[in-house]
Amino acid sequence: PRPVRLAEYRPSDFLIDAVHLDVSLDPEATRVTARLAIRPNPLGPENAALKLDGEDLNLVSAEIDGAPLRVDDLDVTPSSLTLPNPPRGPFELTLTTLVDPSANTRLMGLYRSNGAYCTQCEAEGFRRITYFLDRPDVLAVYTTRIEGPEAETPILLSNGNLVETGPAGDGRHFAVWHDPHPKPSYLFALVAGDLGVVEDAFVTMSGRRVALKVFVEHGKEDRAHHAMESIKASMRWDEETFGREYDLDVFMVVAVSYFNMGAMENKGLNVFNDKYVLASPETATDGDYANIEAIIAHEYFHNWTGNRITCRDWFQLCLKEGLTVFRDQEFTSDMRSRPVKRISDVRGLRSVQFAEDAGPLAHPVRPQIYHEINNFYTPTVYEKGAEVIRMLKTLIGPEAFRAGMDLYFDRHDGQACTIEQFIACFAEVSGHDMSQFLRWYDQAGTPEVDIRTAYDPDRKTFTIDATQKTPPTPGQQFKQAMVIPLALGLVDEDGSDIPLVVGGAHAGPVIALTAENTRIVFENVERRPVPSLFRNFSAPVKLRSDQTVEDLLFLARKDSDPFNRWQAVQTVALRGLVAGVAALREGREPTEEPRLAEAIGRAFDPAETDCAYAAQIAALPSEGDVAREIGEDVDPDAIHSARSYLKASLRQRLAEPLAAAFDRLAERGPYSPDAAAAGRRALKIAALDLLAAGGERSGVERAFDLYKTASNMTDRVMALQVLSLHATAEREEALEDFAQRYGTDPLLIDKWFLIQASAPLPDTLDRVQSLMASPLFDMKNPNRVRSLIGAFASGNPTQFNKADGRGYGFLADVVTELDATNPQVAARLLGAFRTWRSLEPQRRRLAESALQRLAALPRLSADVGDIVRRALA
Ligand code: B3K
Ligand code: ZN
Repeated sequence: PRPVRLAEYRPSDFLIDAVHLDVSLDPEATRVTARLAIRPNPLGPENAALKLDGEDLNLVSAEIDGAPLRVDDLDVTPSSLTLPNPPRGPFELTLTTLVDPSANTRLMGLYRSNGAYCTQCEAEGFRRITYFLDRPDVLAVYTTRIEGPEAETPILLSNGNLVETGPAGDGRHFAVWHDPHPKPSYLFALVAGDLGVVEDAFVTMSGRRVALKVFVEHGKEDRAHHAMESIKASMRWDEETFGREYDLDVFMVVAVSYFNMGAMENKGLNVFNDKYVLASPETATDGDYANIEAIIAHEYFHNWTGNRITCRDWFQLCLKEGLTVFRDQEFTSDMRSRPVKRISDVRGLRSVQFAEDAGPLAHPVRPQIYHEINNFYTPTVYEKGAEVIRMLKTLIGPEAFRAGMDLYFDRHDGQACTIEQFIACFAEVSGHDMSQFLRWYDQAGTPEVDIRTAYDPDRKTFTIDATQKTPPTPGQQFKQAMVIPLALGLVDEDGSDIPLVVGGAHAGPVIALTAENTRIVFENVERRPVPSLFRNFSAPVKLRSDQTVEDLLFLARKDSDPFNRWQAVQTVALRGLVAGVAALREGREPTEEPRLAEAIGRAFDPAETDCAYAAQIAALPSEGDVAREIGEDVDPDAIHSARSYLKASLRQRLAEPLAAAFDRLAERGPYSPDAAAAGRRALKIAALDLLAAGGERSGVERAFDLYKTASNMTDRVMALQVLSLHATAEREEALEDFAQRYGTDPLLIDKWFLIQASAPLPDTLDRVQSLMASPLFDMKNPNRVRSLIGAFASGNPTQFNKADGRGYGFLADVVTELDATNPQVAARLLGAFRTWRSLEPQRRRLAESALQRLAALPRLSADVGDIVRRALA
């Protein structure tokens, strides 16, 4: 298959200004009539043929300006419809096609979810509804008439404002929607079904009243209120923080249970995976509440960053995604705790994006080539894309950042833009030269920054030597120096920052490292300070430094930056774990760092009032963190053992404070999902997890007791999760009980699947296979697939990477089966192989042969084929 290249971008030969869609719903033969107002693009060549995209469509008829076209006026292939000689001026093309929503298992285009009709068009799904110029730089005004049986589809929704409804005969009815804002086809949506609704309203900053509606399955209305509150909070925040007001009379969210990803920002009609809408104290955990709030915000914020200003082409995906992730992160920071949000985002970035960057699937934030765009909705485009925006803000300052955003909205409203146009706005308002900064978009890989320091007591100088290096990534052997914002402090004995003076002038606190080697000499330094580097994680880099364990333990107590207090404990723990793995592989016992227990123990001190933050301090680096730190010849079993060893030693050393904290933090009063209450539960579970380390009886009993007496879903699920790590009778009893209680609720069964699939126990794979055969599992539902198989492949390092290769073979089998029905989800699962090259030789061989087995299959989708080929390249 031919790749698409950024360098080959050309504007469309034709434009489509208006679209009139007439959709007559039928389970197997939905009739779509599209009237398209088309004209040649003034920027394009003369006499071009008109080639529209199409997929899985059945063409019924075609007319130009009311006159029927004959078959030989058209060239129709499985992926296109071409008019070789279209009119030279504006014309109206009317196309009628039939589509089969019931047969649509890819969940792209128009499909059915539990009986309701819904659509997903990003990135290239609109072509599965009608023939179209299905590219983001073709912006049209849409008017959509939907007709369907009143009994099965009382609710008929599309983008924009409702303009007309009425009967259509034969028990059918219709609704007409008009969206005045020109948009690309990927933002089109249609929903029809018998749904319940929760309604509210929001008055915008200019005093307009916007109707708000959240649609869910009947009977689940009481689980839609948190989503509704989150919509209002998001609307308010975007007005206050970015001056952005909503622009239609109605804003709708629809929850569907069959959905390939989290949610979709269709104009005025966001479609959500119901997992990210439904929540009640009886059914949702603190994590669910937080995710819903964040994802509702993310999709809502797209209304300006994505919809009003969209992407010129799919290479610019980070223009909307990185920026919108940044915006939702800021929103959550304002709604909850800023340091806790930062820590959890950095944990996530390192565990998935750094892993991606270090393996065969690495690509730039703005890729230059793709075979299948759906494989580029990645942590690099999203999360690293957000880090790039954050660095931009750090480098030019918050005022210039806001001014640049204002200019961007002002200048580009209604346009399909590029990264260069976006960055130009910030260059203009700040006067900074942004050419080196743009490398963050085009150069893949995680830069490594090495920092050496020296104190000169005679000269009273403190010198920092920083070296940066970005390792090679696929297709990019040699890297140029990046502009890396280093936010730092020099911390004095008492924890205060000493003033930063360089060359006689006040400096910092952010220093831009722009060359491969940078030397910074700080003056007037009376005593050797302890450097606190990359405060608040000021750049997405890997830091190597000569900080000693003593320095780190000092920072853990004294640094004014909460992120680096956390980072210091993590770094000490990580160094210990890496040493522990080496020891175990050489047949020795890991040695312990007693001061680590002391640092972690402080999290459980009654004086610590920020429980959510303390829970982050108490959470050790993950097995994946250790694997990445080791980098090559990775033995997942040794990592697991070293980590278990450390947990058991923490349990021994901290037994009393852990038990006291667990009791002190017991739930009192009714459940509230707010950040403070959630933080107390998180810290309590962190204590419980350590108390039960190594399957210690008293800890297991406490967990079992919490499971049974839990007054909320967070406690129940987290207790079950702790129990699930240890092969005990309590574990089986609790799992059994959970299925009994919640077997009829698919979202809770997903938690039950995930917990079992993630357990580091030798029979987990057998368990996963038998659960796949249970009636609760459904290979057609992406949520089930992700909770059972995705959790096993991506969240269970020891069992997926079983030394006999069975985990790899299993995943290859599932991917083969799923590829026939839902290639996008199949390709996602394969992401579990992104670190295969860093494994020890035996596992590496086994992983490679599983991938090769896939590569040799006769019929692979573009999605899976692309991942397999890149993983093996
Ligand atoms: N823009 C969508 C993702 C679409 C994925 C297409 N494969 C959701 C989001 O990022 O907000
Ligand atoms: Zn997004």
